[in-house]
Amino acid sequence: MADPHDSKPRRRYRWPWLLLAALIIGIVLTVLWVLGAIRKVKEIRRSTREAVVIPASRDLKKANPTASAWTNGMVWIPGGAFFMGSDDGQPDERPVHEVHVDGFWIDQTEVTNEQFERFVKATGYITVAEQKPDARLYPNVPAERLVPGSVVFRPPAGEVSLENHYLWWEYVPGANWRHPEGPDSNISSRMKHPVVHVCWFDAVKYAQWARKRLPTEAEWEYASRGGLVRKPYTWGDEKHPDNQWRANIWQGDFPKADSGEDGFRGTAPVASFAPNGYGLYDMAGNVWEWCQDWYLPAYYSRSPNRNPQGPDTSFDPNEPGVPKRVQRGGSYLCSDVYCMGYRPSARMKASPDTGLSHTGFRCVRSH
Ligand SMILES: [Ca+2]
Ligand SMILES: [Ca+2]
Repeated sequence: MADPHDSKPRRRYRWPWLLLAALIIGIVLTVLWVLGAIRKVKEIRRSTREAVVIPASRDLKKANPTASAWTNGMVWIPGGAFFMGSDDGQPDERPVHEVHVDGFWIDQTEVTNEQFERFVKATGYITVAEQKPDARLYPNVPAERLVPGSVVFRPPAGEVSLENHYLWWEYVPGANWRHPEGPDSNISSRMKHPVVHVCWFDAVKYAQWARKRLPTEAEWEYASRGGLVRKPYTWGDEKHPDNQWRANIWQGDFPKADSGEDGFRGTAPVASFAPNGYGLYDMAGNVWEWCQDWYLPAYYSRSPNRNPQGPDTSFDPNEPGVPKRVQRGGSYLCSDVYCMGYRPSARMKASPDTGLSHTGFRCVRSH
């Protein structure tokens, strides 16, 4: 028969062991919770830093949870306010005014021939320049001239007045994105160059296929400034810093002869020059880029200051009756003596059905 006194000491010592075990488990759980909290705080700090600083596109993608296969080759531009326009530029750039745009994705480069070819192969799309013009839309043009084609830059032989741009632009039958200078030219060595001779309608069709859209004029200028405030160029204050050309523009006697001092006559492969502060290439020069907005000369002073979408109508005093869409960024034809379009505030415009040998585009996405 067991001695009842034997079990008493064992019962007395079990409780401290259980308490000790519970204490140890509690300490371990608390330490794990604290470590998890520290890691979370670090993650929040890192993502906040990446969203505010202007890092390389790789980091920006990490900072934005909506990055996907659709945003490959794009940079996330954090929303914010900026000073749009310039008081030193052309009348249609004035006045400088503050505008807010929400964040958006934007292509790092102009759309290339290679990318546009992919779109055409996938959809069978035929650009406007490849189609016979509709006689009803051009009642004053003789029937024999209503043939597919596009507008090509042709340097004049001698001195010409800069007042008349028809002296260096020519409608060339058979010119289109595959044949930029006419039927005898091709793009086989220019697949990384920006696509040209795409009119506004063509650009919109491409954007829809790519699940994107054209940028508003405000988005385009905000992105082109690369985080700089009221600077005349996308890279800063000087046009030609350290004797280095920062964009593919025109050097020499415009429109007669381009000396090609920047390394290129005509278009250059995209991203041949350093990017701006947001990691975007050719926001100055190479080719003009279509924007979503209609063009009005004095639009700025009447536009809302938050996510402006452009006016409902268009008016160009030089060609009344021809509605035009905005283009931005300048091209390889821009020089000091003419449009100086490579400044972030500079504006151009063209009829949405018109393709030109110095005009292309890039796209954006809201999400
Ligand atoms: Ca050049
Ligand atoms: Ca450009």
